[in-house]
Amino acid sequence: MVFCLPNGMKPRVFSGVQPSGDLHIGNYLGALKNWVKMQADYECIYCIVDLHAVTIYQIPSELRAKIRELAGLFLAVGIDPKQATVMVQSSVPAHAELAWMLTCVTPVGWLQRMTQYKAKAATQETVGDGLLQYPVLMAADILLYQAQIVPVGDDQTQHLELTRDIAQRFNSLYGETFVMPQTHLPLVGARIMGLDDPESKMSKSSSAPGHAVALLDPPDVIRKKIMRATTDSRPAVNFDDLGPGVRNLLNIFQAFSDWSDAEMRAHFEGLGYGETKKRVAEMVIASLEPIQRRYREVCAEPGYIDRVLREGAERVLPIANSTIELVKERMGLYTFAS
Ligand code: ATP
Ligand code: LTN
Repeated sequence: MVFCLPNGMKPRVFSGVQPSGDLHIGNYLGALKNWVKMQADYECIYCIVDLHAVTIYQIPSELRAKIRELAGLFLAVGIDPKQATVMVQSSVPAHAELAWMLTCVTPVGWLQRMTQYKAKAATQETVGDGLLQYPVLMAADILLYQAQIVPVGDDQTQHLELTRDIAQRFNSLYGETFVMPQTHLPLVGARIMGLDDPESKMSKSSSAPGHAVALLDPPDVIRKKIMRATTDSRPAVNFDDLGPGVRNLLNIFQAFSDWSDAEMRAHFEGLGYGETKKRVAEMVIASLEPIQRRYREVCAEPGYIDRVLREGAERVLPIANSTIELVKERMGLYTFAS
Protein backbone atom coordinates (compact mmCIF):
# COMPACT_ATOMS: atom_id res chain seq x y z
CA MET A 1 0.00 0.00 0.00
CA VAL A 2 1.36 3.46 -0.91
CA PHE A 3 0.21 6.33 1.32
CA CYS A 4 -0.58 9.46 -0.75
CA LEU A 5 -0.24 13.13 0.11
CA PRO A 6 -2.21 15.74 -1.87
CA ASN A 7 0.69 17.80 -3.22
CA GLY A 8 2.62 14.86 -4.65
CA MET A 9 5.09 14.83 -1.75
CA LYS A 10 6.16 11.38 -0.65
CA PRO A 11 5.19 10.31 2.88
CA ARG A 12 8.19 10.09 5.19
CA VAL A 13 9.53 6.79 6.52
CA PHE A 14 11.95 6.47 9.44
CA SER A 15 13.53 3.38 10.95
CA GLY A 16 16.66 2.37 12.83
CA VAL A 17 18.90 -0.50 13.85
CA GLN A 18 21.31 -0.62 16.78
CA PRO A 19 25.00 -1.17 15.92
CA SER A 20 25.27 -3.87 18.60
CA GLY A 21 26.17 -7.45 17.68
CA ASP A 22 26.00 -8.99 14.23
CA LEU A 23 23.09 -8.15 11.93
CA HIS A 24 21.08 -11.36 11.44
CA ILE A 25 18.45 -12.71 9.07
CA GLY A 26 15.70 -11.68 11.54
CA ASN A 27 16.79 -8.04 11.22
CA TYR A 28 16.91 -8.41 7.43
CA LEU A 29 13.55 -10.14 6.98
CA GLY A 30 11.77 -8.14 9.70
CA ALA A 31 13.08 -4.71 8.76
CA LEU A 32 15.74 -4.13 6.10
CA LYS A 33 14.09 -6.08 3.29
CA ASN A 34 11.05 -3.81 3.66
CA TRP A 35 13.24 -0.72 3.82
CA VAL A 36 14.68 -1.52 0.40
CA LYS A 37 11.20 -2.02 -1.08
CA MET A 38 9.95 1.30 0.33
CA GLN A 39 12.73 3.59 -0.87
CA ALA A 40 11.27 4.26 -4.33
CA ASP A 41 7.81 5.26 -3.06
CA TYR A 42 8.63 7.11 0.15
CA GLU A 43 11.08 9.66 1.50
CA CYS A 44 13.12 7.27 3.64
CA ILE A 45 15.53 7.97 6.49
CA TYR A 46 17.41 4.92 7.77
CA CYS A 47 19.36 5.43 10.94
CA ILE A 48 22.14 3.66 12.82
CA VAL A 49 21.00 4.25 16.38
CA ASP A 50 24.32 4.32 18.25
CA LEU A 51 22.86 6.26 21.21
CA HIS A 52 20.46 3.36 21.72
CA ALA A 53 23.30 0.83 21.57
CA VAL A 54 25.11 2.48 24.51
CA THR A 55 22.14 1.92 26.83
CA ILE A 56 24.05 -1.33 27.39
CA TYR A 57 27.87 -1.07 27.73
CA GLN A 58 29.70 -1.35 24.40
CA ILE A 59 33.46 -1.59 23.98
CA PRO A 60 34.22 1.77 22.25
CA SER A 61 36.57 0.42 19.55
CA GLU A 62 34.08 -2.33 18.69
CA LEU A 63 31.14 0.08 18.57
CA ARG A 64 33.08 2.39 16.24
CA ALA A 65 33.72 -0.56 13.86
CA LYS A 66 30.13 -1.85 14.13
CA ILE A 67 28.69 1.51 13.05
CA ARG A 68 30.63 1.38 9.77
CA GLU A 69 29.88 -2.32 9.31
CA LEU A 70 26.16 -1.67 9.73
CA ALA A 71 26.27 1.24 7.28
CA GLY A 72 28.05 -1.07 4.81
CA LEU A 73 25.34 -3.69 5.30
CA PHE A 74 22.55 -1.14 4.74
CA LEU A 75 24.15 -0.36 1.37
CA ALA A 76 24.85 -4.03 0.62
CA VAL A 77 21.22 -5.12 1.08
CA GLY A 78 20.20 -2.55 -1.53
CA ILE A 79 19.57 0.75 0.24
CA ASP A 80 20.53 3.34 -2.35
CA PRO A 81 21.88 6.59 -0.83
CA LYS A 82 20.61 8.46 -3.90
CA GLN A 83 17.04 7.43 -3.03
CA ALA A 84 17.15 7.06 0.76
CA THR A 85 19.08 8.84 3.51
CA VAL A 86 21.47 6.75 5.62
CA MET A 87 22.70 8.45 8.79
CA VAL A 88 24.03 7.93 12.32
CA GLN A 89 21.85 9.06 15.22
CA SER A 90 24.60 10.74 17.29
CA SER A 91 25.69 12.87 14.31
CA VAL A 92 22.43 14.86 14.65
CA PRO A 93 22.33 16.19 18.24
CA ALA A 94 18.62 17.06 17.92
CA HIS A 95 17.74 13.38 18.59
CA ALA A 96 19.04 13.67 22.16
CA GLU A 97 17.66 17.20 22.54
CA LEU A 98 14.12 16.19 21.57
CA ALA A 99 14.39 13.07 23.75
CA TRP A 100 14.90 15.32 26.80
CA MET A 101 11.84 17.41 25.94
CA LEU A 102 9.72 14.26 25.48
CA THR A 103 11.06 12.74 28.71
CA CYS A 104 9.43 15.64 30.53
CA VAL A 105 5.95 14.65 29.27
CA THR A 106 6.38 10.87 29.71
CA PRO A 107 5.12 9.26 32.93
CA VAL A 108 7.76 6.94 34.34
CA GLY A 109 5.11 4.19 34.77
CA TRP A 110 4.71 3.99 30.98
CA LEU A 111 8.43 3.21 30.67
CA GLN A 112 8.56 0.70 33.51
CA ARG A 113 5.84 -1.35 31.76
CA MET A 114 7.82 -1.87 28.52
CA THR A 115 8.52 -5.58 28.01
CA GLN A 116 11.88 -4.96 26.31
CA TYR A 117 12.98 -2.79 29.26
CA LYS A 118 12.00 -5.51 31.73
CA ALA A 119 13.76 -8.24 29.71
CA LYS A 120 16.99 -6.25 29.20
CA ALA A 121 17.07 -4.85 32.76
CA ALA A 122 16.90 -8.43 34.07
CA THR A 123 20.22 -9.22 32.32
CA GLN A 124 22.10 -6.23 33.84
CA GLU A 125 23.84 -5.97 37.20
CA THR A 126 23.15 -2.24 37.34
CA VAL A 127 20.45 -0.75 35.14
CA GLY A 128 21.41 2.60 33.61
CA ASP A 129 18.71 5.25 33.37
CA GLY A 130 19.27 5.22 29.60
CA LEU A 131 17.76 1.73 29.40
CA LEU A 132 14.52 3.04 30.92
CA GLN A 133 14.59 6.11 28.66
CA TYR A 134 15.34 3.99 25.55
CA PRO A 135 11.77 4.18 24.14
CA VAL A 136 11.63 7.97 24.66
CA LEU A 137 14.77 8.33 22.52
CA MET A 138 13.12 6.08 19.93
CA ALA A 139 10.02 8.32 19.99
CA ALA A 140 12.30 11.31 19.50
CA ASP A 141 13.97 9.66 16.46
CA ILE A 142 10.60 9.24 14.79
CA LEU A 143 8.87 12.47 15.84
CA LEU A 144 11.93 14.60 15.02
CA TYR A 145 11.31 13.89 11.34
CA GLN A 146 7.49 13.87 11.58
CA ALA A 147 7.67 10.36 10.04
CA GLN A 148 4.34 8.88 8.99
CA ILE A 149 5.50 5.28 8.60
CA VAL A 150 7.92 3.16 10.65
CA PRO A 151 8.86 -0.24 9.16
CA VAL A 152 10.01 -2.57 11.96
CA GLY A 153 9.76 -6.16 13.17
CA ASP A 154 6.98 -7.32 15.48
CA ASP A 155 9.05 -6.81 18.65
CA GLN A 156 8.90 -3.02 18.22
CA THR A 157 5.09 -2.64 18.14
CA GLN A 158 4.91 -1.79 21.87
CA HIS A 159 7.54 0.94 21.44
CA LEU A 160 5.58 2.36 18.51
CA GLU A 161 2.37 2.45 20.59
CA LEU A 162 4.30 4.33 23.27
CA THR A 163 5.61 6.76 20.63
CA ARG A 164 2.03 7.58 19.64
CA ASP A 165 1.03 7.97 23.32
CA ILE A 166 3.90 10.39 23.91
CA ALA A 167 3.06 12.36 20.75
CA GLN A 168 -0.61 12.55 21.77
CA ARG A 169 0.25 13.71 25.27
CA PHE A 170 2.58 16.38 23.92
CA ASN A 171 -0.03 17.55 21.39
CA SER A 172 -2.74 17.78 24.03
CA LEU A 173 -0.49 19.71 26.44
CA TYR A 174 1.13 22.09 23.95
CA GLY A 175 -1.06 22.06 20.83
CA GLU A 176 -0.89 20.05 17.59
CA THR A 177 2.83 19.51 16.95
CA PHE A 178 3.61 15.92 15.99
CA VAL A 179 2.34 13.68 13.19
CA MET A 180 1.07 10.24 14.43
CA PRO A 181 3.37 7.54 13.02
CA GLN A 182 2.03 4.19 11.81
CA THR A 183 3.76 0.83 12.37
CA HIS A 184 4.54 -1.10 9.18
CA LEU A 185 5.17 -4.85 9.62
CA PRO A 186 6.12 -7.33 6.88
CA LEU A 187 3.46 -9.97 6.05
CA VAL A 188 6.00 -12.78 6.43
CA GLY A 189 9.15 -12.52 8.58
CA ALA A 190 7.94 -10.01 11.22
CA ARG A 191 9.16 -12.35 13.96
CA ILE A 192 11.95 -14.80 13.17
CA MET A 193 12.73 -17.08 16.10
CA GLY A 194 16.09 -18.36 17.39
CA LEU A 195 17.34 -21.50 15.61
CA ASP A 196 18.43 -23.01 18.93
CA ASP A 197 15.18 -22.04 20.70
CA PRO A 198 12.11 -21.42 18.50
CA GLU A 199 10.22 -20.02 21.51
CA SER A 200 12.45 -16.92 21.72
CA LYS A 201 13.01 -14.17 19.14
CA MET A 202 16.24 -14.27 17.10
CA SER A 203 18.29 -11.53 18.72
CA LYS A 204 21.66 -9.84 18.10
CA SER A 205 22.47 -9.86 21.78
CA SER A 206 22.24 -13.64 22.24
CA SER A 207 25.66 -15.26 22.62
CA ALA A 208 24.52 -18.86 21.94
CA PRO A 209 26.52 -20.09 18.91
CA GLY A 210 23.65 -21.71 16.97
CA HIS A 211 21.08 -18.99 17.73
CA ALA A 212 21.19 -16.71 14.69
CA VAL A 213 22.39 -16.67 11.08
CA ALA A 214 24.40 -13.46 10.63
CA LEU A 215 24.20 -11.73 7.24
CA LEU A 216 27.96 -12.14 6.87
CA ASP A 217 28.14 -15.82 7.90
CA PRO A 218 29.98 -17.95 5.29
CA PRO A 219 27.96 -20.73 3.54
CA ASP A 220 29.40 -23.62 5.58
CA VAL A 221 28.53 -21.86 8.86
CA ILE A 222 24.97 -21.16 7.64
CA ARG A 223 24.55 -24.79 6.59
CA LYS A 224 25.81 -26.05 9.95
CA LYS A 225 23.56 -23.71 11.97
CA ILE A 226 20.42 -24.58 10.00
CA MET A 227 21.11 -28.33 9.95
CA ARG A 228 21.42 -28.20 13.77
CA ALA A 229 18.29 -26.07 14.29
CA THR A 230 15.91 -27.33 16.97
CA THR A 231 12.86 -29.15 15.53
CA ASP A 232 10.68 -31.90 17.04
CA SER A 233 10.09 -35.63 16.86
CA ARG A 234 7.40 -35.62 14.12
CA PRO A 235 8.50 -37.64 11.05
CA ALA A 236 7.94 -35.03 8.33
CA VAL A 237 6.48 -31.61 7.48
CA ASN A 238 2.72 -31.52 8.10
CA PHE A 239 1.24 -28.05 7.45
CA ASP A 240 -1.80 -28.88 9.60
CA ASP A 241 0.39 -29.61 12.63
CA LEU A 242 3.67 -27.67 12.49
CA GLY A 243 5.98 -27.58 15.51
CA PRO A 244 7.52 -24.16 16.30
CA GLY A 245 11.03 -25.04 15.04
CA VAL A 246 9.88 -26.27 11.62
CA ARG A 247 7.39 -23.41 11.32
CA ASN A 248 10.27 -20.98 11.90
CA LEU A 249 12.45 -22.64 9.23
CA LEU A 250 9.61 -22.58 6.70
CA ASN A 251 8.89 -18.98 7.61
CA ILE A 252 12.53 -18.10 6.88
CA PHE A 253 12.34 -19.87 3.51
CA GLN A 254 9.07 -18.14 2.59
CA ALA A 255 10.31 -14.68 3.64
CA PHE A 256 13.46 -15.06 1.49
CA SER A 257 11.71 -16.63 -1.49
CA ASP A 258 8.46 -14.59 -1.46
CA TRP A 259 6.62 -17.83 -2.31
CA SER A 260 2.86 -18.05 -1.74
CA ASP A 261 1.36 -20.34 0.94
CA ALA A 262 0.23 -22.71 -1.85
CA GLU A 263 3.75 -22.89 -3.32
CA MET A 264 5.19 -23.58 0.13
CA ARG A 265 2.73 -26.40 0.74
CA ALA A 266 3.32 -27.97 -2.68
CA HIS A 267 7.09 -27.91 -2.13
CA PHE A 268 7.41 -28.98 1.51
CA GLU A 269 4.32 -31.01 2.56
CA GLY A 270 5.43 -34.53 3.62
CA LEU A 271 9.17 -33.78 3.26
CA GLY A 272 11.54 -35.17 5.93
CA TYR A 273 13.20 -32.68 8.26
CA GLY A 274 16.74 -33.36 7.02
CA GLU A 275 15.83 -32.53 3.41
CA THR A 276 13.70 -29.56 4.54
CA LYS A 277 16.65 -28.09 6.41
CA LYS A 278 18.92 -28.60 3.39
CA ARG A 279 16.53 -26.66 1.16
CA VAL A 280 16.15 -23.87 3.71
CA ALA A 281 19.93 -23.63 4.09
CA GLU A 282 20.46 -23.42 0.31
CA MET A 283 17.78 -20.71 0.01
CA VAL A 284 19.44 -18.65 2.77
CA ILE A 285 22.94 -19.11 1.28
CA ALA A 286 21.78 -18.13 -2.22
CA SER A 287 19.91 -15.08 -0.89
CA LEU A 288 22.83 -13.83 1.19
CA GLU A 289 25.52 -14.41 -1.47
CA PRO A 290 24.80 -11.18 -3.46
CA ILE A 291 24.55 -9.18 -0.19
CA GLN A 292 27.93 -10.48 0.96
CA ARG A 293 29.49 -9.75 -2.44
CA ARG A 294 28.15 -6.20 -2.46
CA TYR A 295 29.33 -5.72 1.15
CA ARG A 296 32.90 -6.54 0.11
CA GLU A 297 32.64 -4.06 -2.80
CA VAL A 298 31.27 -1.28 -0.59
CA CYS A 299 34.06 -1.79 1.98
CA ALA A 300 36.72 -1.81 -0.74
CA GLU A 301 35.82 1.71 -1.89
CA PRO A 302 37.91 4.04 0.34
CA GLY A 303 35.91 6.71 2.16
CA TYR A 304 32.59 5.70 0.58
CA ILE A 305 30.75 4.73 3.78
CA ASP A 306 31.88 7.87 5.65
CA ARG A 307 30.83 10.04 2.71
CA VAL A 308 27.36 8.50 2.69
CA LEU A 309 26.99 9.02 6.46
CA ARG A 310 28.18 12.64 6.32
CA GLU A 311 25.85 13.49 3.44
CA GLY A 312 22.99 11.74 5.26
CA ALA A 313 23.45 13.87 8.38
CA GLU A 314 23.67 17.06 6.29
CA ARG A 315 20.49 16.16 4.42
CA VAL A 316 18.33 15.63 7.53
CA LEU A 317 19.71 18.50 9.63
CA PRO A 318 17.25 21.16 8.37
CA ILE A 319 14.24 18.88 9.12
CA ALA A 320 15.55 18.12 12.61
CA ASN A 321 16.30 21.79 13.36
CA SER A 322 12.88 22.96 12.24
CA THR A 323 11.15 20.43 14.55
CA ILE A 324 13.32 21.53 17.48
CA GLU A 325 12.45 25.19 16.81
CA LEU A 326 8.74 24.31 16.69
CA VAL A 327 8.90 22.28 19.91
CA LYS A 328 10.85 25.01 21.72
CA GLU A 329 8.31 27.56 20.61
CA ARG A 330 5.38 25.36 21.70
CA MET A 331 6.93 24.68 25.13
CA GLY A 332 7.92 28.29 25.76
CA LEU A 333 11.64 27.53 25.76
CA TYR A 334 14.04 30.31 24.82
CA THR A 335 14.63 31.04 21.15
CA PHE A 336 16.79 33.95 19.92
CA ALA A 337 14.76 37.00 18.97
CA SER A 338 15.02 37.51 15.21
P1 ATP B 1 19.15 -6.67 20.31
O1 ATP B 1 19.13 -8.12 20.62
O2 ATP B 1 20.51 -6.03 20.47
O3 ATP B 1 18.01 -5.90 20.91
P2 ATP B 1 17.84 -7.11 17.79
O4 ATP B 1 18.31 -8.32 17.12
O5 ATP B 1 16.51 -7.15 18.48
O6 ATP B 1 18.96 -6.57 18.74
P3 ATP B 1 17.45 -4.42 16.79
O7 ATP B 1 18.57 -3.52 16.41
O8 ATP B 1 16.84 -4.19 18.12
O9 ATP B 1 17.86 -5.95 16.71
O10 ATP B 1 16.34 -4.40 15.66
C1 ATP B 1 16.50 -3.91 14.35
C2 ATP B 1 15.25 -4.23 13.55
O11 ATP B 1 15.16 -5.63 13.34
C3 ATP B 1 13.94 -3.81 14.24
O12 ATP B 1 13.05 -3.32 13.27
C4 ATP B 1 13.44 -5.10 14.83
O13 ATP B 1 12.03 -5.11 14.98
C5 ATP B 1 13.88 -6.11 13.77
N1 ATP B 1 14.07 -7.43 14.35
C6 ATP B 1 14.91 -7.75 15.36
N2 ATP B 1 14.85 -9.07 15.62
C7 ATP B 1 13.93 -9.59 14.77
C8 ATP B 1 13.42 -10.90 14.56
N3 ATP B 1 13.85 -11.92 15.28
N4 ATP B 1 12.49 -11.08 13.59
C9 ATP B 1 12.06 -10.05 12.83
N5 ATP B 1 12.50 -8.78 12.99
C10 ATP B 1 13.43 -8.54 13.94
N1 LTN C 1 14.38 0.16 19.17
C1 LTN C 1 14.59 -0.22 17.79
C2 LTN C 1 15.66 0.57 17.11
C3 LTN C 1 15.19 1.96 16.88
C4 LTN C 1 14.16 2.37 15.99
C5 LTN C 1 14.07 3.79 16.12
C6 LTN C 1 13.32 1.69 15.11
C7 LTN C 1 15.65 3.09 17.51
N2 LTN C 1 15.00 4.17 17.03
C8 LTN C 1 13.13 4.51 15.41
C9 LTN C 1 12.38 2.43 14.40
C10 LTN C 1 12.30 3.81 14.55
C11 LTN C 1 14.93 -1.70 17.76
O1 LTN C 1 14.79 -2.27 16.76
N3 LTN C 1 15.39 -2.27 18.81
